[in-house]
Amino acid sequence: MNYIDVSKFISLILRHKPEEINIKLDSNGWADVVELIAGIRKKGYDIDIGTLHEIVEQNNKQRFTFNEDKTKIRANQGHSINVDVELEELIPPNILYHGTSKRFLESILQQGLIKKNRNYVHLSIDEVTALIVGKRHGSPIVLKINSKQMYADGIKFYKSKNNVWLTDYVNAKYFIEN
Ligand code: HQG
Repeated sequence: MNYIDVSKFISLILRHKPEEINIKLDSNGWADVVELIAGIRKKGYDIDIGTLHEIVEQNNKQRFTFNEDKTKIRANQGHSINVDVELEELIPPNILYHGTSKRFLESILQQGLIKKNRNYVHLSIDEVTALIVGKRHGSPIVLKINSKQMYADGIKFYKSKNNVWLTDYVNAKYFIEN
């Protein structure tokens, strides 16, 4: 079965709009699995607990996590709603990458990387991944970021459970020219 559509819908619910299916997330971003399945089914997706487990396991970016007894589920990153998903604060790799669209470049060079609607600026561990992220927005470009210097300057970095690096803001002075 192709789970892409339902998986995207679950991302929407768990990151941005739980109200779309009349559920609430707790302060740590957890949704009740039974409520989530019932809400999604009402929207016409034919899923049950078994398929939800498959969706979580097969997800190409490992976007979701169950709690220990699998009664709750949350998105690992990407939220726009104010939840604390208990991110790990860590020392970043020396270099991180951000994939974006060429049409945003002028503004990014002026303002730096801002969060826009999300809770963090999302950074990738390698150029290939960043390029894929950038393609979502149009003709892509990859920015190389001196995360080592940012960290040395006291800026905090977090790593999501699915290995996306997150920070609050990237000043344009930290971009490294290729
Ligand atoms: C851009 C996906 C103009 C920024 C991905 C990006 C990621 C600016 C867009 C995750 C700007 C926001 C997040 C500025 C930043 N001026 N544009 N000053 N600062 N931008 O979707 O990073 O597949 O909110 O470059 O893989 O593209 O959903 O962020 O192009 O990990 O799991 O504003 O979403 O993950 O776009 O993507 P987004 P993103 P999933």
